[in-house]
Amino acid sequence: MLTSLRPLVDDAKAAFERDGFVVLRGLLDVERDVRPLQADLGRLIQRSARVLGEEHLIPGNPDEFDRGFIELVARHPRASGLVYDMAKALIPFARLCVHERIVGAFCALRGAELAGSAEQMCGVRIDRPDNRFRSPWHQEFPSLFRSLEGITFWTPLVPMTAEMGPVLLSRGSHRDGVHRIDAGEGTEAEMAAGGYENFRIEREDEVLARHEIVAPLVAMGDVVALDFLTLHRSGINRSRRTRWSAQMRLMNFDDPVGIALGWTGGIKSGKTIGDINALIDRANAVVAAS
Ligand SMILES: O=C(O)CCC(=O)C(=O)O
Repeated sequence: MLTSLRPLVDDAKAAFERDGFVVLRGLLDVERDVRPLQADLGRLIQRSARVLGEEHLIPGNPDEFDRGFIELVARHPRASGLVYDMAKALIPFARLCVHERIVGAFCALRGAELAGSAEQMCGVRIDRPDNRFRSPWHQEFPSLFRSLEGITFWTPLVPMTAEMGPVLLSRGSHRDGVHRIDAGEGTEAEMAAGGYENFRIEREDEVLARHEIVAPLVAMGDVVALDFLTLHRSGINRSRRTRWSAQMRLMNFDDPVGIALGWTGGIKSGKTIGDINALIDRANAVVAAS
C-alpha cells in the first residue's frame, strides 16, 4: 500500500465498511489523470465520426470534449457503440485502471496484498439525456464475480451537476449478502452487451425499503469507492449533456469466495442466468460457513 494514502484511507475505511461506499475527495489529479482521457475521448469521437463518413471538429475547451456527440449519435446511432467499445482501448483510460492511487486505496480499504483487474472489469459509461442505458438497481458482484471483496472506483469525466443524475446508492445494503437475479424478459446477450435494464434483483422493493438512498455529488478528481455488494443504480440524467464517467474495478485474490469460485467471471464471460444464480447461492453459502 502507498504510505501517502495512509491518512486518507484510515479516515475512509470506517465509512466504507459502515456504508458500503465512501467518496475519496481529490484522489485523482484532474490535470494529470482526467484531462488526458477527456482529450482522447474527444479524438475518439472525431475518429468515430470519420468511420461513419463525417468530419467532426474537436472543441478547444477540454471539459466540452463531447460537443456535438449527441447530434452525431442522432445521425449515426452506431457512433454510440463505437465510442463505448473503443473508449476502453484509450491509453489514459488504461492508466486509470491501474492508477497507483486507485490500487493503493483498494489495498488499504480491503487490507489486500494481491489485487487484480481482470478483463471486462473496467469501462467508460456514456449516459446521454435519453437515459437509454440507465442501469437498474444492482450489485457489481453477480455481473462480474472474480471476488466478493471487489471495489468499483467511479469517477466523473465531466463536471457533474445534480441534474445529470448522480449514481444512487443504497447505504448499508452491502451487509445483506448477494441477491439472486430475476432476469424477467432479459437475455444473456443483452446483459453482456451492457443492457441491464431487464435484470432485477429478487424482491427489489422489499430489499430497497431497508436502506436509505443517497446520491453524493462528486467533483472531477473525486472517486466513489463502492463495495461489490452495495446496491446502486444510475440517477436520471435530466440535463442536456451526456454524463461521462469511468469505472475502475479491482478484485482481491485472497477473498475466500473468489477462491471458492476459482475467480470465475460473470455474464460477460459466457455464463447463463441459471449459472449466475447457482454461483450466487454458492457465494452466500461460503459466506455463511465462514
Ligand atoms: O454511472 C451510473 O449511472 C451507474 C454506474 C453503475 O451502475 C456501475 O458502475 O455499475
